[in-house]
Amino acid sequence: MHKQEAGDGSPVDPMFRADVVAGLSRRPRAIQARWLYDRRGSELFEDITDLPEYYPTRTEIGLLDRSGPAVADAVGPGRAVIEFGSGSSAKTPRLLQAIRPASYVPIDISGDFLRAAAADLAQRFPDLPVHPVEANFMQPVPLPDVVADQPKLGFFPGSTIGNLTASAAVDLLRTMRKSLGEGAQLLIGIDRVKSPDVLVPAYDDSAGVTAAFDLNLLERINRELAGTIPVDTFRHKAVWNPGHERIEMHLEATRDVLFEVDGRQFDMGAGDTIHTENSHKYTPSGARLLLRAGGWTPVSEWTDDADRFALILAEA
Ligand code: AVJ
Repeated sequence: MHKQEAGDGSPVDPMFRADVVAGLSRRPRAIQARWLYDRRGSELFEDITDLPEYYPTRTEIGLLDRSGPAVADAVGPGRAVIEFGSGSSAKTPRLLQAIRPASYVPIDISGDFLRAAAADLAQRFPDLPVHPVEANFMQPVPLPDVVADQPKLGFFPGSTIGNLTASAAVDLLRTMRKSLGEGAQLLIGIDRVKSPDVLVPAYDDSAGVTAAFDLNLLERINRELAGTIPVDTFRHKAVWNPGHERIEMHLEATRDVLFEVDGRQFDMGAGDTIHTENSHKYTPSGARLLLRAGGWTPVSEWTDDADRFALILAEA
């Protein structure tokens, strides 16, 4: 058998192998959401952001457009914007346009994404110094010396914080505070608790794009880990968990199945699921409590007219 490779020809991440095998072996079965985002998964997520049911992206973009001047006033001049994660985001140029910072530092674990995003922004803002940093922001990140004297504004849009359980989210907020240093501010996008009639379709759209995004994890396992999972046997499920105030994505076996991954056998009964992602939602007071627990004091907050999504500015 030839050596397994990821879709883009790079070697398989040994952490992916270990996580999948451990996740399928534990009960309840669960695989970390980060593995949904291979190249295909990232493309599918981009498609999700255009769906009529998926309100978060367009709501946050609308907020940045509408509240940009107010955000600029609250932030003040001369800051370095430090973005945690640098997707091919439509949000970043809007923020940079509004606040005109002294410099921009995108941090991402994927060097490819990082360089592409940095090059794109350098074109759109030719006078803005851009200093990309390839790093895992779940750990404290040393920032480039050139921004040492500039006060920092952390930017963490997309309600990405919602992927984490509350305790992991608190840890990350504290880590960000460490990375950003004294006098820093943080602008964070957080999705709000709302009716499951709005939430569930946002994670189980009628065109089936979110289902394809979720099921791609099984295809990735088959591709990269010599898996024999019969993907058609699984269906995507999005459920609102009211106790944890989160949307959960699961892959449900529609009949009894037996398959191999990485030379090991696994079986699942009809109705058994693999938990693949959490998307925690916050009430207004819950979001402020989370920030305070993470070492940040909320100072301003902007929301859309339907109160679906919040942009919160906090200070270290
Ligand atoms: C990228 C984590 C913010 O939770 O809304 C969207 C991921 N998953 N649809 C979210 C996602 C399914 C998204 N985040």
